[in-house]
This record gives sequence, structure tokens and C-alpha cells, in this order.
Amino acid sequence: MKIIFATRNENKVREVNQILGERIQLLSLQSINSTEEIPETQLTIKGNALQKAQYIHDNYGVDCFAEDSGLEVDALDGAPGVHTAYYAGPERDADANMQKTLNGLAGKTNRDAQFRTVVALILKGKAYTFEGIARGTIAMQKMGEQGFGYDPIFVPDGETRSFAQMSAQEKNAISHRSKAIQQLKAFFDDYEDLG
Ligand code: ITT
Repeated sequence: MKIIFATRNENKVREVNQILGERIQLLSLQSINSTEEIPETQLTIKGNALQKAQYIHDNYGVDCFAEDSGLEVDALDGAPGVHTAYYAGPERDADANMQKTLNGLAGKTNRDAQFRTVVALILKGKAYTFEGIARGTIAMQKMGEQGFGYDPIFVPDGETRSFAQMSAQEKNAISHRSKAIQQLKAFFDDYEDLG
């Protein structure tokens, strides 16, 4: 089957493609000539995932899914959370975002955190959501070059390496995104009425 993945983040596309495998072919927003910014104005990660998918469905009349992800740090009361992409400013600079997170944890002993992904699917006019969480800790400093975003400072539970020190396969085996996308994949597997 083919379905639109409503994202402009190529890193997400790469990871989701690897997790979904060959049976499900992702179509880009370019394929429906969507180049505008998609609104993300909700107060929750789930709200933003639904807003992105609903926007594309409403404006282009296609089935699609979107995902919104965020880093939630316990000692920062769940920040950056829904503000993860632009935590240090509208430039959405990953280094500045990580530095702000590290600065916020200076002197704190509790460095526990989690990544949360919510996938929102609109299929034949109905909305479905799937959530994945990866628990871990925030490293003392950046470690590694793989992955994207906050990967260099996130050490998943049971590991000493950050996500950015892992291969794509290793991250995909345990990541928040993978847990949410596996549920989407299972949903598609069970959904008999696909065109
Ligand atoms: P969309 O077009 O899908 O909205 P985006 O990059 O704007 O793409 P989000 O709104 O979901 O994505 O912002 C999430 C931010 O969280 C993203 O910019 C990254 O900095 C960070 N992030 C998301 N997933 C991550 C991951 O697996 N590892 C590290 N950082 C991640």
C-alpha cells in the first residue's frame, strides 16, 4: 500500500521507512504539491500530530499520517516537551537546543528523561493515534554523530551509549518512533479493507 507521510523532516522519513519495510510505501508532501508550512499550534504532542494529519487530509483530501515527537525531561517538569523543535529559539538549531537542555540540568542529580512520539493516522476520514515512549537519561555532554536532533545527549535505559552513538538499526530497535510506528504497522496489517 501507499500512504502520505505528512512531514518535512527527512530524518523521520529515513527512520520510518526502515521500520515500516517494503509493504508500505511512503509518499511525500511534495507528491501532492504541498510546500506550505503545516500548522502546529496545539498544546500537546498528540494534539500537534493530529493537527498535522488533519490539515493535510482536509486540504488535499488524502489519507495520511503525521507524527509529532518531543523530549520530556523529568527535572525540567517535562520540558522541552511540545516545544522540543524550537526550545532555544525559532532557528530550530539542534546544538543550541541541546545546550539549553544541558544548562537546565546543571547541578541537578535527576537526569531522567523520555522521548515521546505520537503518530496520527487519518484513514477514510477516521483518526487513529499510536504512542511510543523511550525512557533514558540526559548525558553530561554530547556524545556521537549519528541520528539527529537531541540524539547526542539521550542515553536510553540499559545503555551507556547515546542514540547518536548507535547504528540506525540499533536506535530503531528501541526508539520512541519505532514503538509508535510498529503499532501503525500492526494496524495496517490488521486492516483488511485497504485499497
Ligand atoms: P515535522 O515536519 O514532522 O513536523 P519537525 O522536525 O518539525 O518535523 P517535530 O515538530 O516533531 O518535527 O519536532 C520534533 C523535534 O524533536 C525535532 O526537531 C528534533 O529536534 C527532536 N526529535 C524528534 N525525534 C527525535 C529523535 O528520534 N531523536 C532526537 N531528536 C528528535
